[in-house]
Amino acid sequence: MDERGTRVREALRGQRIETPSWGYGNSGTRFKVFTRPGVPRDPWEKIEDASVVHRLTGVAPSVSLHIPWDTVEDYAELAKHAADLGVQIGVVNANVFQDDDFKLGSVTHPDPGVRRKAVDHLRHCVDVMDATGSRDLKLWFADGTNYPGQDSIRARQDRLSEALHEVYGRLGDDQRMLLEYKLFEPAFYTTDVPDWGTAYAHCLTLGERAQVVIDTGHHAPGTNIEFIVAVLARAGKLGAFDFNSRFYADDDLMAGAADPFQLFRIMHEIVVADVLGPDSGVTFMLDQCHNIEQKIPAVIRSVQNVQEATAKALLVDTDELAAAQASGDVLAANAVLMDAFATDVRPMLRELREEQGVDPDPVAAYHRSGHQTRIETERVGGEQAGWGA
Ligand code: PSV
Ligand code: MN
Repeated sequence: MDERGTRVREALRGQRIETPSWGYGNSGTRFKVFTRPGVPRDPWEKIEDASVVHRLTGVAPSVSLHIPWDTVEDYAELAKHAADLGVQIGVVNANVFQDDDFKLGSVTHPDPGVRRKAVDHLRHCVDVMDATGSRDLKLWFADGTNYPGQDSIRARQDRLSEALHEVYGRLGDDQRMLLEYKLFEPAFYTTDVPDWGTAYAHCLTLGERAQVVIDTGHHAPGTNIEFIVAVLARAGKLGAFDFNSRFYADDDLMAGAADPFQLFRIMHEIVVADVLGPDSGVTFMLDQCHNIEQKIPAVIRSVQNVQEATAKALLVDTDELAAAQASGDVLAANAVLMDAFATDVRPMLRELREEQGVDPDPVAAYHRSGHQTRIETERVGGEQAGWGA
């Protein structure tokens, strides 16, 4: 094997992808949440499903929590449960968007009492991090307005900044704040953190341990996401990804399903910035909902899609690319990228899996494993976990 081949395999062996607890629960749109037999009824069962994905893929050793959806009495016990199953608790996602008090906003609400309640929840999420050993607090705010004049855009930025500073001050030295942005929804006129620029500006005033999260579904159609990746990575402010696919709005479909070429271009910028490895500080998470498909195989498929995009990005011949770029050979430079993208990396990934002692076809292995039949038989009674619970 040539030197590049060895490096590609080495990088792929070290790749880590985090899965979301809510990806295992029932989900839907505002029109309907469909239920499915075997879906977890609590955070313990969600973690069990995440551990199955890790066992079958070998590259998904952590699971993101969502508070309050994953509220338990004893978080240390939950972390132990995860460890017993061979995974760990990853990012803690705060939820200040599903309480009646937050109708007009959470940390940017005009009423200081509501803002206090929201900030207290964010501080509580840091308590959960302390108890579970999680390093990252992820903040996404549904805050915004629906009508011009509804509230002061500027005052809301001041309130946001004040809240972020208080929570940042609560973090331990090894903990980070990851600030996520989203163009619109549920607010339709202004959103308080609508784009990477706003998130970046706030992170700059907070400090080194505040970084931006790029959720691939949170942009206007046609946005060049890899440009954002390049700029944030260069500034040392790229903290994490929430991978998913969109055709129209925030569709939360399987990563790499709508546009594998976009995912490849994103991973190319990651490789260029040399921030692929687990020590790079960039966390690669999935944030998706499986509304009509089986959950666990869909998560596995997403993990594989991210692996495939990464493998193709690693295969880009960087020497040839640099030479073509330096000589202004536009077509040759583009051809280098397209050659890598057109490579069928599936045989290499199958080989790598075999080397690592996992089945070369994790989805087939899942169907053979009996896990689906077992959970459908055992997980009866109680209430299934779903988006929002
Ligand atoms: C919001 O749309 C988001 O992308 C945030 O990451 C949330 O935490 C997640 O979805 C689940 O609602
Ligand atoms: Mn997200």
